[in-house]
Amino acid sequence: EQSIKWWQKAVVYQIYPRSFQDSNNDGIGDLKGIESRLDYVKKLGADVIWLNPVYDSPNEDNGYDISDYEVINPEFGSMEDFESLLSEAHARGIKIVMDLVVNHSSSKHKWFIESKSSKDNPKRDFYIWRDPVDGHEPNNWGSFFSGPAWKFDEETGQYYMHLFAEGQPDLNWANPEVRQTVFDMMNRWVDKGIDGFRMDVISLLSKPDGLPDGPVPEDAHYASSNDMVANGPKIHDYLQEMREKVLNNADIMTVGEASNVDIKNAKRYAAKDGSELNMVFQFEHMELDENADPALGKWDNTPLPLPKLKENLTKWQNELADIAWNSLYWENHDQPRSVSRFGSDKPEFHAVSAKMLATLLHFMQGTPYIYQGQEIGMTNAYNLDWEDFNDIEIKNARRYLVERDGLIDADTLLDYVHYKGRDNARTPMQWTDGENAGFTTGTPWLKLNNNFNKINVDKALEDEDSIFYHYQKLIAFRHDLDIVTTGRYELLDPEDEQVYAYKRVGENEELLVINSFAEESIVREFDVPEGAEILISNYKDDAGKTLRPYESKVYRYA
Ligand code: ISL
Ligand code: CA
Repeated sequence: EQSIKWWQKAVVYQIYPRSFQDSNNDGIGDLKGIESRLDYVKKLGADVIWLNPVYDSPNEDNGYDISDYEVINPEFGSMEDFESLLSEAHARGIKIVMDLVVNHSSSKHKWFIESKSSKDNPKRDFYIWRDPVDGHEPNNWGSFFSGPAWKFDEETGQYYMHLFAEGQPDLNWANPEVRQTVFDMMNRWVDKGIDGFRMDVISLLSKPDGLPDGPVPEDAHYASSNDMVANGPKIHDYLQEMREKVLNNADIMTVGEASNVDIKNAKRYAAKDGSELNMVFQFEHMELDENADPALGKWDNTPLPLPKLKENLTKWQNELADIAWNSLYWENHDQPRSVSRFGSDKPEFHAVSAKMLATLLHFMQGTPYIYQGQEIGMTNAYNLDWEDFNDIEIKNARRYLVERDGLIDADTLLDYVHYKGRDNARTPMQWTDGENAGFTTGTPWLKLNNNFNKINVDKALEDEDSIFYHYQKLIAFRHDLDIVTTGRYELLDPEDEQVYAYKRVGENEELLVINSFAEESIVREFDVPEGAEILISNYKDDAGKTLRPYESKVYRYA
């Protein structure tokens, strides 16, 4: 019998502090606001809160550009507020996982200010500086946010690397002093009593030797730095060093955000022997609906074919089983709303499809992550227009793909942004149907989705059939039924274009999880043994072989 770890039975609720709850009506969500909503998270049943970055930051990338790792962003409150939040969460049995963003800092961090000040500054080597090559960038890598991955510094005549925004210079992990400085900082957070780290773009820490040029797709200006850097030569050494110097010091949970991770590397990052991290966020299922033109990357609006999704998630379920551990997610602050992307936000299908997606995810093997608002079925924000967007990824896409390169026109990009843009997830949490949805009485930092009169927490809590209570039940099953943690996963009918059905096979029982993605009733026959009980469904009754629109049901039998 393998022993089950606490984080394998846990469900994580992700909070984007800027958009969760404002306590002082400056229009920006804050720590006191989160504290005031802990009972809501408790009611849902989540065990862990992952907080997006709350550290001091000039907010070029909403907190992912950190100017001081040990100071709370004054917009969010103080260190006292943080400590209060942590102890109030712990008092309710809720753990708190912090975002760790150490692939890069902000350009306003004192390390970078020193590093930039001269070529012989002791901090010069904290970042990645290179001479120009033929008067150009040192190599042809592109930034994740469009444009080049290098910025020229006039004063010292060199370029620095920024895989993300210009204000996010990459730290030089090859420098042992950088590593030790980061580990010391992490230990101080561990000493404070936090319960884990979500590690931003952790697969990008180790850059390839010589920083070689990469292949440039047709029509594109740059090589993919993601392809060039992810899972670099020293990454596993760095994580093992982190394990020894920090992570072994406490029973904390770790999840690495691993863009471009493949199964082979995931097996090492998330190995069961605990030598590196507990689990990773993989992105393959988030990339199945990318544009066929690599120059446009994620920007597209065509829904993905179900068999591709099944094939992909099944690969991760099967390949990591017994060897490593999966994370499970449909949403986060970088992704659009799942009900709009994989289900349907049409009024007639909204609730059923949101519940179906929830069931499909929560019965898989891994640790589920619920992004704030997902539990009430918040949708993409079609009412936001160019003047409303805040996200640097959206703004840079317009600047480079539309204005500089003329690859698409602004209206087409707007359609894509309404389907895929990150601000879809970042509009304020919808608590009530009152002023600004109960988020703030000030001016919200980002416009609200205008459907908050229909989709909000108040309404969800009043309705016993709501999406919220469906999530509540699913979370309880994860706590109560070991088979959800340990059962073997088995995909049924891989080619079925409308139904995603799978089994979880335990020693003495099985679960059969049937999920329809069809908007009409369809008929499917499954081998359901006599006496099977329906554990959960998104319809009130059972229609046997008929699956109604987005119907989802789970059978349990011996
Ligand atoms: O957002 C993305 C696609 O739309 C991703 O490429 C994303 O940039 C990548 O997964 C890394 O994300 C993380 O690091 C970024 C930050 O902007 C994201 O919010 C964060 O989740 C840089 O720190
Ligand atoms: Ca505030």
